[in-house]
Amino acid sequence: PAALPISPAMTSSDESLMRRCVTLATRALGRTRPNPPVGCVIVTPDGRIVGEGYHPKAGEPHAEVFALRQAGDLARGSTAYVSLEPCSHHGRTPPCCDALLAAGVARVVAGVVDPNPRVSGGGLAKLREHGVEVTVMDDDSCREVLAPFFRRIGGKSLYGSVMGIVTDDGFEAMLPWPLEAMGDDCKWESSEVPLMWQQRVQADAVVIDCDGLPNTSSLIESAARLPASVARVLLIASAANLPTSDALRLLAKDSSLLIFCGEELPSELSKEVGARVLPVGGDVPVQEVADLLNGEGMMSVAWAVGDNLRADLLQGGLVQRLVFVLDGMGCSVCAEGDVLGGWGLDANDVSRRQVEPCSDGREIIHLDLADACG
Ligand code: AOF
Ligand code: ZN
Repeated sequence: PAALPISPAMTSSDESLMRRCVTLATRALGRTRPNPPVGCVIVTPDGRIVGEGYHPKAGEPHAEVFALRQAGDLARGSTAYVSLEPCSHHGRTPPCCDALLAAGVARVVAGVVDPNPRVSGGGLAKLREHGVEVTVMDDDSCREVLAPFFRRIGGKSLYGSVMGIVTDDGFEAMLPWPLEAMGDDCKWESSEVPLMWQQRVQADAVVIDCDGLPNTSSLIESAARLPASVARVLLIASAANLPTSDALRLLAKDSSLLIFCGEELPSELSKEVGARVLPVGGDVPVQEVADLLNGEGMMSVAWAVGDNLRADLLQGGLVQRLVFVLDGMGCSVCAEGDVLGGWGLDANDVSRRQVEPCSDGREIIHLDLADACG
């Protein structure tokens, strides 16, 4: 279908309600593959939120259905905000645009058009045909949360992120924390766990480089706290860097653990801890790891790797998002350039830059690399 017109008639409340949809969508990050994370809010004409929902998992109802269920009869005449165009196809679940029509929704505000060829504007067209007022916001935050899905639909390699802290000693790689670990009193080092940090790092799989990093055991602890649906991958070039069996068992518990190894590992290992062991000759090729994760339907991966593998990832175009805390390096803007320079990048490689202040005065820099949204 032809490109849809983007309505200029947006209000600040449209913006803030779409933010709420994105926040709802992020509750299911790392759990929805191969489906996108999507959030929905139902608002009455007098501005009351009467329903909220998000898509929890492929095979379960879409965000709109949960929000409509909660709204009940109050959905009649309401506005539905959805971070992705409501679907018009019969997939694992029936079309959401039919559910919105049946509920008598008067207006639909969609964050972005669904790039899935089976939808691709068809949901919005059907709503318009039935007299629903439709607005497409073409919203950056929606696009950001949906970037891995957009890349998968576009046939591109999975969305990669690298996160960590830059100190005077170098780069300390980190993994995302699970959202549910973020109670009010949850502390991350000396600062509060920043919300944006969580929301902006997506991972269907996390990869830990056991050869190139000094803090493998704390990374394994973070990985073990992630939802079980997040696959755990270890890269081990030298058998001497194999984590303890207890650590491996912790990682494999209820989840999938994959070990790429450059040397022969004890043959009983995979059975004992429940890991899949894939031998590779010598150094671990990150492209091969990415290809395998792609092949298994993953949309996003967080790489906790040392300097050598990070260089391989950047060179191979396998990183779309860089997130780092600037710590003790003085002027953050100059220091940011230094960090990028050290990684062989410059400002031209960055398509979008966001800065998140930490309560302790440090800053978290979020950088999208040029092809991030696929
Ligand atoms: C929506 N709302 O919350 C999501 C949508 O197999 P199914 O039925 O789950 O359909 C999956 C497709 O539906 C997915 O590829 C994407 O195009 C769309 N996802 N659509 O209206 C949602 N998650
Ligand atoms: Zn749907």
